[in-house]
Amino acid sequence: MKYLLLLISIFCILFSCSNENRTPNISNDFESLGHWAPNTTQLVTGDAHTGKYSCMVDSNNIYSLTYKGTLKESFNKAISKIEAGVWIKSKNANAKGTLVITIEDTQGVKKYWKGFDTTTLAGDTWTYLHGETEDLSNSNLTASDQLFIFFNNTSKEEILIDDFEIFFTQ
Ligand SMILES: [Ca+2]
Repeated sequence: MKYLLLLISIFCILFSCSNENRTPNISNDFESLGHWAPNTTQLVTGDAHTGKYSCMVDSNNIYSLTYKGTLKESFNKAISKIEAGVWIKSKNANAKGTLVITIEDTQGVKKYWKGFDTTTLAGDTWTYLHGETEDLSNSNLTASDQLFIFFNNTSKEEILIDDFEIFFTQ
């Protein structure tokens, strides 16, 4: 029994619990923009997690390029959970920020907000920041509500982000 539980745990770590084995419903590697707010001055070259471009957030642009779409065009099914992930990197030890998932009604009134803070970023390593909502089944969300997902640089230090991923659970 003990070995069975161990095997299940290993399987979970290797497969089910890893985003790398799931296909996101929405993603952006910043090589093209699609539904993401088009502030192209934030696209930089020279250091990217994948491809040629990443998105820079600093004291001039504290918000990253932002995913914006109605819940209908984003998933088109009832949503119980939203997960978001992004790869981030900064060489400054004081750099920090928050990955934000927020939902507004058609009048711009906030119905939901949740932020996920970075841990230490300093160095040359890309770090994956991931967050997920609690159960949204009883949040009175409607198909016309607007979903926004972005990274907020709360430190004003230069941070690069790349490869946004968004997952929806029905
Ligand atoms: Ca890229």
